[in-house]
Amino acid sequence: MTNSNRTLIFIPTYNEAENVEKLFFEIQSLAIDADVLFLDDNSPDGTGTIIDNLIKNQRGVFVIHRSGKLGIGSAHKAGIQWSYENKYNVLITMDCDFSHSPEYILDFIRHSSRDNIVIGSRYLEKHSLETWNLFRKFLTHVGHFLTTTLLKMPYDSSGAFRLYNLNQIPRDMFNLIRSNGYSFFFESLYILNFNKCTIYEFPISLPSRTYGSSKMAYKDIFMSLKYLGLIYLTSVFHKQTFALKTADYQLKYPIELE
Ligand SMILES: Nc1nc2c(ncn2[C@@H]2O[C@H](COP(=O)(O)OP(=O)(O)OP(=O)(O)O)[C@@H](O)[C@H]2O)c(=O)[nH]1
Ligand SMILES: [Mg+2]
Repeated sequence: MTNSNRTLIFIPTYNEAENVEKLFFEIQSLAIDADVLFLDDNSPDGTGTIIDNLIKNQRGVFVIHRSGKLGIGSAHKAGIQWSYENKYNVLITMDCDFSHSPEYILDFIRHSSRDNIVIGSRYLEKHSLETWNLFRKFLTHVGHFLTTTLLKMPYDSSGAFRLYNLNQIPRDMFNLIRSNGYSFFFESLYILNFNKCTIYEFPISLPSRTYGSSKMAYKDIFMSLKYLGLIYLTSVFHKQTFALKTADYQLKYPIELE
């Protein structure tokens, strides 16, 4: 892999034993110049051991093991910091359950030079969520309505299928994110958008997960709503909290700080 364009695909896992190996080989069959990083939270179903065995036999695959389930948001934060530390400049993040079809990785790469962040959006085309059950569709649309109206972001703010051009985004910007759960997704996008990072979206279809079970609990929904309220109130009364105050970095697209 050349130093000029180092791409990493980051995938957090918790109880994804049925999916993890299959997903890795599907990514490998795309024949792209990218490494893969898994972060496993000591999954009781042995996902971590499956990843360790993959690493023994395959090149360009890495894992972070944590001692227990610390949340999807904290997993993404750790994956992002690992990417900076290991000098990747393009980071693609995705779920392990095949709701994020690996073929879209090629579209992310094709669109990668358009903006600082690229998002695969579920809301640009009508039929993106066709196979989802009514309750999940309802939840997702309520979430989208709330983030678009309260946070004034027209994007798909709660999905994990993203590309970050890390060489265009100061690392410290990610240190402003407080969420460790699902609210990481809209909080991170709010902070990046607030600090003038540019965002490009293209439409994706999202099948519901095929194997394994959802990790989202009612507690997660409640915590996300709480964070949404907190970010909204902060944005009304104290929005400078979200500003990155340091300016000692070199950006391809300079971010104007307020
Ligand atoms: N490491 C780690 N991974 C997690 C955690 N929670 C969820 N994940 C992973 O994050 C991804 C998304 O989780 P899902 O359970 O699919 O959440 P979701 O897509 O919102 O829910 P479904 O629509 O039901 O699939 C999957 O790859 C999970 O294995 C966690 O606490 N730690
Ligand atoms: Mg899922």
